[in-house]
Amino acid sequence: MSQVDEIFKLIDREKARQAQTIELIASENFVSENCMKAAGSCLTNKYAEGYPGKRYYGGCDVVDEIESRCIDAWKQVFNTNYHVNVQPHSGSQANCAAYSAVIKPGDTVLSMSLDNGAHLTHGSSVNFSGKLYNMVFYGIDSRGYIDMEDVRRKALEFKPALIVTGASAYPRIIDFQAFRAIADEVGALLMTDMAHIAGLVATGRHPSPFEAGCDIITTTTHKTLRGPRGGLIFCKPELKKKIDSAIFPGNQGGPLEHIIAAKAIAAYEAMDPAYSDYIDRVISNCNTMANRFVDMGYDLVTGGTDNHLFLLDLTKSGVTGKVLQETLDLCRITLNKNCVPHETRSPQVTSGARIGTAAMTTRGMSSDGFLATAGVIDKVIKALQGSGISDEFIDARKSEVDEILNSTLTANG
Ligand code: DSN
Repeated sequence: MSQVDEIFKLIDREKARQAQTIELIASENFVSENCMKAAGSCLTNKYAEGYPGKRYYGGCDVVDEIESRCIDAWKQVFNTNYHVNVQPHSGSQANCAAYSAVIKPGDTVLSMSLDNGAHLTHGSSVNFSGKLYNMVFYGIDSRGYIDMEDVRRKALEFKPALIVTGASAYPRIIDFQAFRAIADEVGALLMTDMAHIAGLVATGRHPSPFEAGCDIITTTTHKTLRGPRGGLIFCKPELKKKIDSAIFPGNQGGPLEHIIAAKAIAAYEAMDPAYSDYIDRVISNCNTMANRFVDMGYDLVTGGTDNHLFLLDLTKSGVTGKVLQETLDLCRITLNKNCVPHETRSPQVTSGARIGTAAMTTRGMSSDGFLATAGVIDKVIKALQGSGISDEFIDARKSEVDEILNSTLTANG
């Protein structure tokens, strides 16, 4: 077998893994055939440094039209007159460009820390953000909610140039209006990273950072928005020039026009009424599954969820997030270990697990399927606490997973 064939064989293996697994990673989803087709198209051959109408290469009329349509479509999705740059290769690059557009190295940024649910690029010491900027962090209260009094106290004390909100593992509504009021009080710019909840914002199921007047709003397109892997940056019109030049030439070279075409398709899909129904099901499935864990006696960070994810706090059980993630992998259920507020274990181990419903809702899983999945996870946690994990135990759980997946696929034809 050639090395090329071996790569395709590995892709087939991954395809099978995805089909045979219950996917609960809150940041993952399954794109449509059309998104996949655009992402794998001939547009990958094209260099187009610059922006539509102002490129550094010839032959850009087609990609100019695709990128312009993508820009228009995303403004329609969020019903906004904000400027949007559709070129960020990722959410991290969107955040990097957003910072470099409006603040200088050494400036103070007020943000939430990684172990309380924020993203690496919100100031983690091992990330460019924590190395370049003077990061200060607001806290969460004893239940796990963002502590708005602490946000205000820290803002008044440290006078940040920029306040960052948004999260990767936060199960509740974020009050963007309250952040705006605090930013205004101390003369800071306000940036929201809505990567996780963008699909909920697009459909009106989460308050809008646009309506709250955030100066910059970044997102990825591959989480609840169900598009290709990539990023977007929205900004108030007066920041357009700074944001565009921070992306190109500041942080990136040639845009990925094949991904931009797929982003355009994801935007059109997000405007279809069926997408609103989908987001409603994501939220209600999440709530159903979270409540089942509460009924079974588990602790959830904040006690529940308002969005597409929830956080199991396993501290009382003595089981670590790492061991749970690895054991569930053997049973073909995928999730990720996650820090819980006031975490005592390292991020490699953790005392929690993050569970999201966006991906399996796309695959058509019903509330019954999510309830049954919660039952399988409960059996695994109990076995880890007690009798241990045998090959027979794993095989029994895999059969349950197959049964859940089969009834999901049968129900969806
Ligand atoms: N790493 C991503 C997540 O899993 O939430 C955030 O970009």
